[in-house]
Amino acid sequence: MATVMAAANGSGGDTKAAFAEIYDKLKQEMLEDPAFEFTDESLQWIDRMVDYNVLGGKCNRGLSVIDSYKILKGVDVLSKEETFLACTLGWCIEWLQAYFLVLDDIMDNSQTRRGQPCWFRVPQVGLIAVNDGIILRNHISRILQRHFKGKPYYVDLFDLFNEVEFKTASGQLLDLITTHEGEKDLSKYNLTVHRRIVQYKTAYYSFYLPVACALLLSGENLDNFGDVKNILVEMGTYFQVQDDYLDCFGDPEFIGKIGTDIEDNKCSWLVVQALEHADKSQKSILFENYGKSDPESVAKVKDLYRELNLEVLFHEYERESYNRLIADIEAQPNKAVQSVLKSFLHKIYKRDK
Ligand code: GPP
Ligand code: MG
Ligand code: MG
Ligand code: MG
Repeated sequence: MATVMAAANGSGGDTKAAFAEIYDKLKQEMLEDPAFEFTDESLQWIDRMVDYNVLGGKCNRGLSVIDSYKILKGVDVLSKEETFLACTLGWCIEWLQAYFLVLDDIMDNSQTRRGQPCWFRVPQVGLIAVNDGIILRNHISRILQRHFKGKPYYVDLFDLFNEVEFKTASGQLLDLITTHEGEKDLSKYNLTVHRRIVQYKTAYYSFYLPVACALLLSGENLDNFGDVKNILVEMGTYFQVQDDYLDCFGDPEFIGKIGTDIEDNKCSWLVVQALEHADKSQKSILFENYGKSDPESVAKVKDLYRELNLEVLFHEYERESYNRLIADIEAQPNKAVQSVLKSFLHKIYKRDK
């Protein structure tokens, strides 16, 4: 149990150092891929593109594979081989995240990401970023093939990444087409619509995927972990509500990105709450100003959010979600699984980034 608790307290310096070390090796392999005759220019492009988009985040998703695997195995230290495999899967998730973010920033017309211009905004990049997204996605398959082919769980791993990518892209579709509906009639936005979007676009790849990778590494059959999946999807939903909140109330300097949800007419948790709590005249302010890109309209929406005390409402939601998740986790029969889930929850509870 002491082991479980030590690992549950989050990724230590050793884990982070081991994780960082493996990145260079994986990137180098992508640069030496025998399936393509790289020119000097293409080599430099991929090198810079991968560094620009895969690095610079918190790596919570990637590190969670290693933390979860240690807890499931009940050890503090993994063998060299186990560390390599867990870190490699962690990086595959970070690569997946990079692929999604490169494309999401184009679709959301965002300005900055991780404290720097979005990749498509970098001079000379533009829509080449779409192809870079495809390359990042292909790197994942190539990494899996190189390091996991022949393992008993190889096919399950491939299926898992494909399944999660499909769910995420489907969630992204809902996110994008719901915006069109909302442009015609904002009152179509409600918590049910919101929940469906965020569950698919965020929760599966951000929460279920890291733990599912650790379970496969541990030799488990994912079909036996339906409850765990449900809890992780709940946790991911809570995480995206935090993301929606930070889009408006976070400090762009600190979170590394400038929010666009109001301008983009997104079905954000905040607008859903505003619609629920606004009186008639407040609603008309919302209908008048939501989804417009001029700074005065955005400021009016933000003022209204403050007037409606959405910050307080969010903090209540946050506390309630935490309590509900802890209760669900403690109802799990397996102590190691409980620790994996608590470890993940504590990484995100009350995050401001
Ligand atoms: C987060 O949405 C969801 C994603 C990044 C998934 C994108 C999926 C694709 C298939 C491209 P968001 O737009 O709220 O994230 P952020 O606030 O970080 O831009
Ligand atoms: Mg988006
Ligand atoms: Mg976005
Ligand atoms: Mg967001």
